[in-house]
Amino acid sequence: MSKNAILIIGANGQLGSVLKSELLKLYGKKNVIASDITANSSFDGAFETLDATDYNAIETIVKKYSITQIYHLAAILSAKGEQNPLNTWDLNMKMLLNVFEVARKNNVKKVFFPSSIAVFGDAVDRNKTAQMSHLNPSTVYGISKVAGENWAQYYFLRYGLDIRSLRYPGVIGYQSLPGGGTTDYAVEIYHKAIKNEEFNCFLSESTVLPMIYMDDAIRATIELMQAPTENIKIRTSYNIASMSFSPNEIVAAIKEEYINFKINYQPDFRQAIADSWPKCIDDTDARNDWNWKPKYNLQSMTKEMLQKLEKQYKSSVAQN
Ligand code: AKB
Repeated sequence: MSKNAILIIGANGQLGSVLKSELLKLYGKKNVIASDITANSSFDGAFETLDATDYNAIETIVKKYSITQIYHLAAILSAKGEQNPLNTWDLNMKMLLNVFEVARKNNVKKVFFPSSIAVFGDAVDRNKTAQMSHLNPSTVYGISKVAGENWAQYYFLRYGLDIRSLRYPGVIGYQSLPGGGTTDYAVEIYHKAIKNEEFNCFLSESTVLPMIYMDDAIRATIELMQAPTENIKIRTSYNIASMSFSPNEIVAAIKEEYINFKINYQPDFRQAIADSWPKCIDDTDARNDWNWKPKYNLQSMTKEMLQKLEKQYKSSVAQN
């Protein structure tokens, strides 16, 4: 088996902080290098501080560790991105093209790049959005993901660089907090529930969005990256689906355990973003090409989220 040396860019983020530990278990401490713009003292492996807008800084790390795979997870998300659209475009595209170019020039074998349901806009069937739907996103984040998907395919066709990608729904996990997204409410709500606090929801009660539990999202990422090359038929990005629900439905699931849980609805600018996204996406290609199958639904995820967060919360209260 050839040696893997893996670099994670954006390793302190919501997905990165969980993915880096999973990759460490799979590939060993010596073979996983985590990086982010700010230092991280809690990671039990090699860590490099890295600004991914700096091409030379990425290349130095890739050469230093003879990197063979890169997971590039750093990006400004949908809601934060709207505060400064041009800066979001510049940052997201600069980091992405730096990664693709460093990979191509330094013999990196595989690259993972996360896309999103944000690539879709009002031109699709929102109830079962097909893989090959028209892409007319309403946010600059979505525009940068559509461009990124096309660049990924370009690098594959022109240079043979093996870039793989998923269109993530909102990711929900107890291990880390999201930042700057439109689906973030579905993580924050569990934190409020276990602290017996009221939750102010920035989306309306009936806004249905596609979501995925962290365990499934991480498994999908690793399964895609480990799939045989000939199975990867889509070189832009794969739709992956798991569950879809509204704030109303997540509240009902939480109330099974926390009967007194209270929510207020105060939709803000993020409502328009959510309204432009699919309610449910069709992931038939991912299921057929590399056997993707989610394990969690709203009920099983809610049970686990509440259990794990209660445990975390109790131990943090005990420590203070
Ligand atoms: C966001 O809400 O911006 C992200 C996403 C769906 O890509 N979680």
